[in-house]
Amino acid sequence: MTFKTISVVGLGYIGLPTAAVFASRGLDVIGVEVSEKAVNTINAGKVHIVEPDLDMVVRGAVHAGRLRATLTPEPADAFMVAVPTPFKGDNEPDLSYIEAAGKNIAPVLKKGDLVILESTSPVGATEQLSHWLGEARPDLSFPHTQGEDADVQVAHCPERVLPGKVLQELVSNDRIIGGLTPYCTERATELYELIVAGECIATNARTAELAKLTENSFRDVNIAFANELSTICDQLDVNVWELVRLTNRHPRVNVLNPGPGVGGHCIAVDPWFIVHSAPEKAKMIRLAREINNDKPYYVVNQVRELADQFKKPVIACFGLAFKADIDDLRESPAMDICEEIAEQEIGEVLAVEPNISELPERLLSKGIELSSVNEALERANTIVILVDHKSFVRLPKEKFAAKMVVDTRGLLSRLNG
Ligand code: SAJ
Repeated sequence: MTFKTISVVGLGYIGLPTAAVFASRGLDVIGVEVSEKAVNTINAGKVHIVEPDLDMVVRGAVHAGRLRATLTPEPADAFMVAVPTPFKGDNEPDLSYIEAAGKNIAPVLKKGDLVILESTSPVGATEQLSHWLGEARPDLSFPHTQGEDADVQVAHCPERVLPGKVLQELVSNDRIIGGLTPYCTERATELYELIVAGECIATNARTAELAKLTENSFRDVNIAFANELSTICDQLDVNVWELVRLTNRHPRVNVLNPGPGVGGHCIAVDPWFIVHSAPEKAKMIRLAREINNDKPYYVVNQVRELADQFKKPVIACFGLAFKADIDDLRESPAMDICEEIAEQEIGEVLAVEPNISELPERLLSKGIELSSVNEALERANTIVILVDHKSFVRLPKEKFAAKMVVDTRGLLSRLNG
Protein backbone atom coordinates (compact mmCIF):
# COMPACT_ATOMS: atom_id res chain seq x y z
CA MET A 1 0.00 0.00 0.00
CA THR A 2 1.38 3.41 -0.84
CA PHE A 3 1.33 6.35 1.51
CA LYS A 4 -0.94 9.24 0.59
CA THR A 5 -1.51 11.07 3.86
CA ILE A 6 1.18 11.53 6.48
CA SER A 7 0.67 12.95 9.93
CA VAL A 8 3.63 14.55 11.70
CA VAL A 9 3.11 14.85 15.44
CA GLY A 10 5.12 17.71 16.93
CA LEU A 11 5.94 20.57 14.56
CA GLY A 12 9.24 21.62 16.11
CA TYR A 13 12.65 21.96 14.56
CA ILE A 14 12.53 18.39 13.22
CA GLY A 15 8.80 17.85 12.69
CA LEU A 16 8.07 21.01 10.73
CA PRO A 17 10.87 20.60 8.16
CA THR A 18 10.00 16.89 7.82
CA ALA A 19 6.34 17.74 7.24
CA ALA A 20 7.24 20.40 4.70
CA VAL A 21 9.56 18.08 2.78
CA PHE A 22 6.91 15.32 2.56
CA ALA A 23 4.42 17.94 1.36
CA SER A 24 6.87 19.19 -1.26
CA ARG A 25 6.98 15.59 -2.62
CA GLY A 26 3.25 15.72 -3.25
CA LEU A 27 1.96 13.93 -0.15
CA ASP A 28 -0.88 15.32 1.95
CA VAL A 29 0.56 16.24 5.30
CA ILE A 30 -1.32 16.88 8.52
CA GLY A 31 0.79 18.40 11.26
CA VAL A 32 -0.39 17.90 14.83
CA GLU A 33 0.81 20.46 17.36
CA VAL A 34 -0.13 21.25 20.96
CA SER A 35 0.65 24.96 20.58
CA GLU A 36 -2.29 26.86 19.12
CA LYS A 37 0.02 29.72 18.25
CA ALA A 38 2.26 27.41 16.19
CA VAL A 39 -0.80 25.94 14.44
CA ASN A 40 -2.03 29.41 13.44
CA THR A 41 1.42 30.53 12.33
CA ILE A 42 1.93 27.47 10.11
CA ASN A 43 -1.57 27.64 8.62
CA ALA A 44 -0.79 31.25 7.68
CA GLY A 45 2.19 29.89 5.71
CA LYS A 46 4.72 31.17 8.24
CA VAL A 47 7.22 29.53 10.59
CA HIS A 48 7.83 29.79 14.34
CA ILE A 49 11.40 28.45 14.30
CA VAL A 50 14.54 29.83 12.68
CA GLU A 51 16.12 27.55 10.09
CA PRO A 52 17.54 28.56 6.70
CA ASP A 53 14.98 28.31 3.83
CA LEU A 54 12.33 26.68 6.05
CA ASP A 55 9.99 29.69 5.68
CA MET A 56 10.04 29.31 1.91
CA VAL A 57 9.36 25.55 1.89
CA VAL A 58 6.55 25.84 4.47
CA ARG A 59 4.93 28.75 2.61
CA GLY A 60 5.00 26.75 -0.63
CA ALA A 61 3.55 23.62 1.01
CA VAL A 62 0.74 25.48 2.80
CA HIS A 63 -0.20 27.53 -0.27
CA ALA A 64 -0.26 24.38 -2.41
CA GLY A 65 -2.77 22.91 0.09
CA ARG A 66 -0.43 20.02 0.92
CA LEU A 67 0.41 20.99 4.51
CA ARG A 68 -2.04 21.84 7.26
CA ALA A 69 -1.56 22.10 11.02
CA THR A 70 -4.14 21.08 13.59
CA LEU A 71 -4.51 20.63 17.34
CA THR A 72 -6.46 17.36 17.00
CA PRO A 73 -5.12 14.27 15.19
CA GLU A 74 -6.91 13.03 12.08
CA PRO A 75 -6.66 9.66 10.28
CA ALA A 76 -3.56 9.18 8.11
CA ASP A 77 -1.57 6.31 6.56
CA ALA A 78 1.55 7.04 8.59
CA PHE A 79 2.24 8.94 11.82
CA MET A 80 5.67 10.35 12.60
CA VAL A 81 6.20 11.32 16.21
CA ALA A 82 8.79 14.08 16.56
CA VAL A 83 8.28 15.41 20.08
CA PRO A 84 10.96 16.36 22.62
CA THR A 85 12.56 13.85 24.98
CA PRO A 86 14.13 15.98 27.70
CA PHE A 87 15.51 14.57 30.94
CA LYS A 88 14.17 14.98 34.42
CA GLY A 89 15.53 14.68 37.95
CA ASP A 90 18.71 12.63 38.02
CA ASN A 91 19.29 12.79 34.24
CA GLU A 92 16.47 10.33 33.66
CA PRO A 93 14.82 10.45 30.21
CA ASP A 94 11.35 11.94 30.28
CA LEU A 95 9.11 9.99 27.89
CA SER A 96 5.93 11.83 28.84
CA TYR A 97 5.74 13.73 25.52
CA ILE A 98 6.00 10.45 23.59
CA GLU A 99 3.34 8.90 25.80
CA ALA A 100 1.04 11.89 25.31
CA ALA A 101 1.60 11.84 21.53
CA GLY A 102 0.83 8.09 21.42
CA LYS A 103 -2.36 8.48 23.42
CA ASN A 104 -3.35 11.41 21.23
CA ILE A 105 -3.05 9.55 17.91
CA ALA A 106 -4.32 6.16 19.17
CA PRO A 107 -8.06 6.95 18.61
CA VAL A 108 -7.54 7.63 14.88
CA LEU A 109 -5.31 4.60 14.12
CA LYS A 110 -6.62 1.92 11.77
CA LYS A 111 -5.41 -1.42 10.38
CA GLY A 112 -2.48 -0.96 7.97
CA ASP A 113 -1.16 2.25 9.56
CA LEU A 114 2.51 2.87 10.30
CA VAL A 115 3.72 4.70 13.43
CA ILE A 116 7.26 6.04 13.49
CA LEU A 117 9.12 7.39 16.49
CA GLU A 118 11.64 10.00 15.33
CA SER A 119 12.36 11.53 18.73
CA THR A 120 15.73 10.68 20.24
CA SER A 121 14.91 7.93 22.70
CA PRO A 122 16.47 5.58 25.24
CA VAL A 123 16.67 1.91 24.30
CA GLY A 124 13.23 0.31 24.64
CA ALA A 125 11.17 3.47 24.03
CA THR A 126 9.77 2.29 20.68
CA GLU A 127 8.48 -0.91 22.26
CA GLN A 128 7.06 1.17 25.11
CA LEU A 129 5.24 3.35 22.55
CA SER A 130 3.77 0.19 21.01
CA HIS A 131 2.54 -0.81 24.52
CA TRP A 132 0.89 2.57 25.06
CA LEU A 133 -0.83 2.36 21.67
CA GLY A 134 -2.00 -1.19 22.42
CA GLU A 135 -3.41 -0.14 25.78
CA ALA A 136 -5.39 2.66 24.16
CA ARG A 137 -6.60 0.48 21.24
CA PRO A 138 -7.32 -3.08 22.44
CA ASP A 139 -9.32 -3.60 19.21
CA LEU A 140 -6.11 -3.38 17.10
CA SER A 141 -3.02 -5.58 17.33
CA PHE A 142 0.52 -4.17 17.66
CA PRO A 143 3.96 -5.68 16.97
CA HIS A 144 5.07 -6.00 20.62
CA THR A 145 2.44 -8.75 21.03
CA GLN A 146 1.48 -9.77 17.50
CA GLY A 147 4.86 -9.55 15.71
CA GLU A 148 4.73 -9.67 11.92
CA ASP A 149 0.93 -10.14 11.93
CA ALA A 150 0.17 -6.89 13.77
CA ASP A 151 -2.49 -4.52 12.39
CA VAL A 152 -0.29 -1.47 12.97
CA GLN A 153 3.47 -1.33 12.29
CA VAL A 154 5.85 0.55 14.61
CA ALA A 155 9.45 1.65 13.93
CA HIS A 156 12.16 3.97 15.19
CA CYS A 157 13.93 6.23 12.67
CA PRO A 158 16.04 8.72 14.57
CA GLU A 159 16.54 12.15 13.07
CA ARG A 160 20.19 13.16 12.64
CA VAL A 161 20.07 16.58 10.98
CA LEU A 162 22.33 19.44 11.96
CA PRO A 163 20.60 22.64 13.08
CA GLY A 164 21.35 25.24 10.39
CA LYS A 165 21.42 22.59 7.64
CA VAL A 166 18.17 20.76 8.40
CA LEU A 167 16.50 20.88 4.97
CA GLN A 168 19.64 19.78 3.21
CA GLU A 169 20.52 16.98 5.63
CA LEU A 170 16.91 15.69 5.86
CA VAL A 171 17.25 14.64 2.25
CA SER A 172 20.94 13.83 1.90
CA ASN A 173 21.73 11.97 5.15
CA ASP A 174 21.57 8.18 5.36
CA ARG A 175 18.78 6.99 7.67
CA ILE A 176 18.77 4.20 10.20
CA ILE A 177 15.42 2.40 10.16
CA GLY A 178 14.69 0.10 13.08
CA GLY A 179 11.32 -1.61 13.16
CA LEU A 180 9.92 -3.71 15.99
CA THR A 181 9.71 -6.46 13.32
CA PRO A 182 11.32 -6.80 9.86
CA TYR A 183 7.94 -5.94 8.28
CA CYS A 184 7.78 -2.71 10.33
CA THR A 185 11.28 -1.86 9.03
CA GLU A 186 10.19 -2.57 5.47
CA ARG A 187 7.13 -0.30 5.70
CA ALA A 188 9.12 2.51 7.32
CA THR A 189 11.80 2.22 4.62
CA GLU A 190 9.11 2.63 1.93
CA LEU A 191 8.03 5.85 3.63
CA TYR A 192 11.50 7.38 4.00
CA GLU A 193 12.46 6.47 0.46
CA LEU A 194 9.86 9.00 -0.65
CA ILE A 195 12.06 11.85 0.63
CA VAL A 196 15.55 10.58 1.37
CA ALA A 197 18.31 10.58 -1.24
CA GLY A 198 20.74 8.95 1.21
CA GLU A 199 20.65 5.25 1.99
CA CYS A 200 17.99 3.76 4.30
CA ILE A 201 19.71 1.16 6.43
CA ALA A 202 17.61 -1.55 8.05
CA THR A 203 18.05 -2.70 11.64
CA ASN A 204 15.90 -3.36 14.71
CA ALA A 205 14.38 -0.69 16.97
CA ARG A 206 16.79 -1.13 19.91
CA THR A 207 19.86 -0.80 17.70
CA ALA A 208 18.40 2.26 15.98
CA GLU A 209 17.71 3.86 19.37
CA LEU A 210 21.25 3.22 20.60
CA ALA A 211 22.77 4.27 17.26
CA LYS A 212 21.39 7.79 17.60
CA LEU A 213 22.57 8.09 21.20
CA THR A 214 25.97 6.73 20.19
CA GLU A 215 26.40 9.34 17.44
CA ASN A 216 25.95 12.20 19.84
CA SER A 217 27.94 10.52 22.62
CA PHE A 218 30.81 9.93 20.20
CA ARG A 219 30.89 13.66 19.56
CA ASP A 220 30.55 14.53 23.25
CA VAL A 221 33.40 12.22 24.27
CA ASN A 222 35.64 13.63 21.53
CA ILE A 223 34.83 17.23 22.46
CA ALA A 224 35.56 16.35 26.11
CA PHE A 225 38.96 15.03 25.00
CA ALA A 226 39.62 18.36 23.25
CA ASN A 227 38.38 20.35 26.25
CA GLU A 228 40.59 18.36 28.62
CA LEU A 229 43.54 18.94 26.29
CA SER A 230 42.88 22.68 26.35
CA THR A 231 43.23 22.81 30.14
CA ILE A 232 46.40 20.67 30.00
CA CYS A 233 47.81 23.04 27.37
CA ASP A 234 47.06 26.08 29.53
CA GLN A 235 49.03 24.51 32.35
CA LEU A 236 51.95 23.54 30.11
CA ASP A 237 51.98 26.82 28.16
CA VAL A 238 51.19 25.22 24.80
CA ASN A 239 48.77 26.73 22.28
CA VAL A 240 46.02 24.10 22.02
CA TRP A 241 44.89 25.31 18.59
CA GLU A 242 48.32 24.86 17.10
CA LEU A 243 48.58 21.49 18.86
CA VAL A 244 45.26 20.27 17.38
CA ARG A 245 46.23 21.53 13.93
CA LEU A 246 49.55 19.69 14.07
CA THR A 247 48.25 16.39 15.46
CA ASN A 248 45.48 16.34 12.87
CA ARG A 249 48.12 16.15 10.15
CA HIS A 250 48.50 12.50 11.18
CA PRO A 251 46.42 10.40 8.77
CA ARG A 252 44.47 8.62 11.52
CA VAL A 253 44.03 11.43 14.04
CA ASN A 254 41.13 13.88 14.12
CA VAL A 255 40.97 15.82 17.37
CA LEU A 256 37.87 18.03 17.60
CA ASN A 257 37.93 21.64 18.72
CA PRO A 258 37.90 22.69 22.34
CA GLY A 259 35.32 25.30 23.25
CA PRO A 260 33.57 26.96 26.19
CA GLY A 261 31.52 23.79 26.84
CA VAL A 262 28.93 21.83 24.89
CA GLY A 263 25.56 23.36 24.08
CA GLY A 264 22.53 22.58 21.98
CA HIS A 265 19.63 20.29 22.65
CA CYS A 266 21.22 16.98 21.72
CA ILE A 267 24.88 16.38 22.43
CA ALA A 268 24.66 17.59 26.03
CA VAL A 269 21.51 15.52 26.64
CA ASP A 270 21.65 12.22 24.73
CA PRO A 271 24.72 10.71 26.44
CA TRP A 272 22.80 10.81 29.74
CA PHE A 273 20.24 8.41 28.23
CA ILE A 274 23.02 5.84 27.84
CA VAL A 275 24.39 6.57 31.32
CA HIS A 276 20.92 6.17 32.78
CA SER A 277 20.36 2.83 31.01
CA ALA A 278 23.74 1.35 31.97
CA PRO A 279 25.18 3.40 34.87
CA GLU A 280 27.81 0.84 35.85
CA LYS A 281 29.19 0.46 32.35
CA ALA A 282 28.98 3.99 30.93
CA LYS A 283 32.05 5.36 32.73
CA MET A 284 33.71 7.26 29.92
CA ILE A 285 30.43 8.65 28.59
CA ARG A 286 29.57 10.02 32.05
CA LEU A 287 33.04 11.47 32.57
CA ALA A 288 32.88 13.23 29.19
CA ARG A 289 29.59 14.84 30.21
CA GLU A 290 31.17 16.02 33.46
CA ILE A 291 34.27 17.41 31.73
CA ASN A 292 32.15 19.32 29.20
CA ASN A 293 29.79 20.58 31.90
CA ASP A 294 32.74 21.87 33.96
CA LYS A 295 34.33 23.79 31.10
CA PRO A 296 32.21 26.97 31.51
CA TYR A 297 33.37 27.30 35.16
CA TYR A 298 36.97 26.92 34.05
CA VAL A 299 36.44 29.75 31.52
CA VAL A 300 34.88 32.02 34.16
CA ASN A 301 37.94 31.48 36.38
CA GLN A 302 40.23 32.38 33.48
CA VAL A 303 38.25 35.58 32.95
CA ARG A 304 38.43 36.43 36.65
CA GLU A 305 42.23 36.02 36.72
CA LEU A 306 42.69 38.41 33.79
CA ALA A 307 40.03 40.92 34.77
CA ASP A 308 41.32 41.18 38.34
CA GLN A 309 44.34 43.08 37.00
CA PHE A 310 42.12 46.07 36.27
CA LYS A 311 40.73 48.54 38.79
CA LYS A 312 37.50 48.69 36.80
CA PRO A 313 37.18 45.54 34.73
CA VAL A 314 34.89 45.88 31.71
CA ILE A 315 34.34 42.44 30.21
CA ALA A 316 32.94 41.87 26.72
CA CYS A 317 31.49 38.45 25.97
CA PHE A 318 31.78 37.84 22.23
CA GLY A 319 28.91 35.54 21.25
CA LEU A 320 26.00 34.05 23.19
CA ALA A 321 24.65 31.40 20.78
CA PHE A 322 25.45 27.72 21.34
CA LYS A 323 27.51 27.60 18.17
CA ALA A 324 28.61 29.79 15.27
CA ASP A 325 26.23 31.59 12.92
CA ILE A 326 22.92 30.69 14.54
CA ASP A 327 20.68 32.76 16.83
CA ASP A 328 19.81 29.91 19.20
CA LEU A 329 20.67 30.88 22.78
CA ARG A 330 19.08 27.89 24.48
CA GLU A 331 21.36 25.41 26.25
CA SER A 332 24.29 27.65 25.41
CA PRO A 333 27.45 27.54 27.54
CA ALA A 334 28.20 31.08 26.32
CA MET A 335 25.00 32.30 28.02
CA ASP A 336 25.97 30.53 31.25
CA ILE A 337 29.46 32.02 31.20
CA CYS A 338 28.19 35.55 30.52
CA GLU A 339 25.63 35.26 33.30
CA GLU A 340 28.11 33.76 35.77
CA ILE A 341 30.65 36.56 35.16
CA ALA A 342 27.94 39.09 36.07
CA GLU A 343 26.71 37.03 39.00
CA GLN A 344 30.21 36.79 40.47
CA GLU A 345 30.51 40.57 40.01
CA ILE A 346 33.86 40.23 38.26
CA GLY A 347 33.21 43.52 36.45
CA GLU A 348 30.85 45.37 34.13
CA VAL A 349 29.60 42.92 31.46
CA LEU A 350 28.85 43.70 27.81
CA ALA A 351 27.34 41.00 25.60
CA VAL A 352 28.02 41.04 21.87
CA GLU A 353 25.66 38.88 19.81
CA PRO A 354 25.11 40.14 16.24
CA ASN A 355 22.34 37.57 15.62
CA ILE A 356 19.88 38.99 18.16
CA SER A 357 18.27 42.39 18.71
CA GLU A 358 17.57 42.17 22.42
CA LEU A 359 19.02 40.30 25.36
CA PRO A 360 17.01 37.64 27.16
CA GLU A 361 15.60 38.71 30.52
CA ARG A 362 17.96 36.27 32.24
CA LEU A 363 20.93 38.49 31.28
CA LEU A 364 19.17 41.86 31.41
CA SER A 365 18.18 41.23 35.02
CA LYS A 366 21.89 40.83 35.89
CA GLY A 367 22.67 44.29 34.50
CA ILE A 368 24.34 42.94 31.33
CA GLU A 369 24.15 45.25 28.30
CA LEU A 370 23.82 44.21 24.65
CA SER A 371 26.60 45.93 22.79
CA SER A 372 27.87 46.26 19.22
CA VAL A 373 31.27 44.83 18.28
CA ASN A 374 32.76 48.30 17.92
CA GLU A 375 31.40 49.63 21.20
CA ALA A 376 32.63 46.52 23.03
CA LEU A 377 36.10 46.81 21.49
CA GLU A 378 36.21 50.44 22.57
CA ARG A 379 34.95 50.03 26.12
CA ALA A 380 36.16 46.63 27.29
CA ASN A 381 39.58 45.90 28.75
CA THR A 382 38.90 42.16 28.96
CA ILE A 383 37.41 40.10 26.14
CA VAL A 384 36.13 36.55 26.25
CA ILE A 385 35.51 34.98 22.86
CA LEU A 386 32.72 32.44 23.27
CA VAL A 387 31.45 31.88 19.71
CA ASP A 388 33.32 32.04 16.41
CA HIS A 389 30.62 33.80 14.39
CA LYS A 390 31.69 34.70 10.84
CA SER A 391 31.43 38.41 11.61
CA PHE A 392 33.99 38.00 14.41
CA VAL A 393 36.38 36.03 12.19
CA ARG A 394 36.46 39.03 9.82
CA LEU A 395 37.79 41.42 12.51
CA PRO A 396 41.40 42.60 12.20
CA LYS A 397 43.65 41.04 14.83
CA GLU A 398 45.00 44.42 15.95
CA LYS A 399 41.59 45.27 17.49
CA PHE A 400 42.37 42.77 20.24
CA ALA A 401 46.04 43.74 20.67
CA ALA A 402 45.67 45.94 23.73
CA LYS A 403 43.12 43.71 25.49
CA MET A 404 43.24 40.82 27.90
CA VAL A 405 41.66 37.99 25.91
CA VAL A 406 40.28 34.58 26.86
CA ASP A 407 39.84 32.85 23.52
CA THR A 408 37.72 29.71 23.95
CA ARG A 409 37.35 29.11 20.19
CA GLY A 410 40.83 29.71 18.84
CA LEU A 411 39.54 32.74 16.97
CA LEU A 412 42.65 34.89 17.34
CA SER A 413 44.78 32.49 15.33
CA ARG A 414 42.27 32.77 12.47
CA LEU A 415 42.19 36.58 12.28
CA ASN A 416 44.05 38.58 9.67
CA GLY A 417 46.87 40.88 10.64
N1 SAJ B 1 31.42 21.77 19.70
C1 SAJ B 1 32.70 21.94 20.23
N2 SAJ B 1 33.77 21.46 19.52
C2 SAJ B 1 33.61 20.83 18.32
C3 SAJ B 1 32.31 20.65 17.80
C4 SAJ B 1 31.23 21.13 18.51
O1 SAJ B 1 32.88 22.51 21.32
O2 SAJ B 1 34.62 20.44 17.73
C5 SAJ B 1 30.25 22.27 20.46
C6 SAJ B 1 29.47 23.35 19.71
O3 SAJ B 1 30.04 24.60 19.90
C7 SAJ B 1 28.10 23.22 20.35
C8 SAJ B 1 27.99 21.73 20.62
O4 SAJ B 1 29.31 21.22 20.59
O5 SAJ B 1 28.04 23.92 21.57
C9 SAJ B 1 27.11 20.97 19.64
O6 SAJ B 1 27.27 21.43 18.32
P1 SAJ B 1 27.31 20.50 17.02
O7 SAJ B 1 27.38 21.37 15.84
O8 SAJ B 1 28.39 19.49 17.17
O9 SAJ B 1 25.95 19.66 17.07
P2 SAJ B 1 24.36 20.03 17.23
O10 SAJ B 1 24.00 19.86 18.69
O11 SAJ B 1 24.02 21.29 16.57
O12 SAJ B 1 23.71 18.79 16.41
C10 SAJ B 1 24.01 17.43 16.77
C11 SAJ B 1 24.46 16.69 15.50
N3 SAJ B 1 25.07 15.40 15.88
C12 SAJ B 1 26.28 15.04 15.43
O13 SAJ B 1 26.97 15.73 14.73
C13 SAJ B 1 26.75 13.66 15.85
C14 SAJ B 1 23.26 16.46 14.58
O14 SAJ B 1 23.62 15.66 13.47
C15 SAJ B 1 22.12 15.78 15.35
O15 SAJ B 1 20.97 15.62 14.54
C16 SAJ B 1 21.73 16.68 16.50
O16 SAJ B 1 22.87 16.82 17.35
C17 SAJ B 1 20.55 16.05 17.22
O17 SAJ B 1 19.43 16.51 17.02
O18 SAJ B 1 20.75 15.04 17.91
